[in-house]
Amino acid sequence: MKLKNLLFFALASSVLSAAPSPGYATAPGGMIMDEYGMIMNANSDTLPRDCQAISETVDLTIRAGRQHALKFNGKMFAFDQQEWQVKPCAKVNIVFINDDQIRHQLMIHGLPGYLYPDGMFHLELYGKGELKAALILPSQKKTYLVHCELPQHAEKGMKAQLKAGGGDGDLPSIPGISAPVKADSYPLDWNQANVGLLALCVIAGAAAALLLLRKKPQAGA
Ligand SMILES: [Cu+2]
Repeated sequence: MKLKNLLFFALASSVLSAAPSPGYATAPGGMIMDEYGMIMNANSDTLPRDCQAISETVDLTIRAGRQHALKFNGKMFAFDQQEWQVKPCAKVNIVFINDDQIRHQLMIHGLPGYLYPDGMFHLELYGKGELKAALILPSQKKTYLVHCELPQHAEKGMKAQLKAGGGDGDLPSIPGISAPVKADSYPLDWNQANVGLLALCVIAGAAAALLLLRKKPQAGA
């Protein structure tokens, strides 16, 4: 009996050690990581339990970087789009491209935890590069938060939303879409020098306008 147990454990441990390292699993909950980036909780084949079938397959290319924030005042980082619309139960094939030399993430939150640990789908690139990974959304009409979680990146513009079935409203602080929770403030400094400069500009502007009016030729001359 003892020998049989020993043989069983020897066999079981050899099978376990032959299994691929959990770092390279592609099943739900798995993580792929190398020197360029990371893919966590990708899911291209397991249907959420509330979906009968995949409703549509959508290919999304999502770019990240400073250049995409140029269209927003006061922002520093952004995705090339701030909103994507798909159907409930859609399979979304994502190509994530980082246009910067700095690290960016594409995180999607609010997914079902039994399929996506912590309710999260997570792509990350440590610099310029490209990653491909898919996820399948559940059947709810819901707005999912998409953001980069590096310190200050979301606050500085790297925030977007993925709407399934039209979503359930807009999330706050999405650049170009919704009002910020905490608006940037640029208070005017009403010191003597600035007030003097403003007065000078008003006087100079008025003087220039008067001069132009005087020089205007008389009608009929
Ligand atoms: Cu970022």
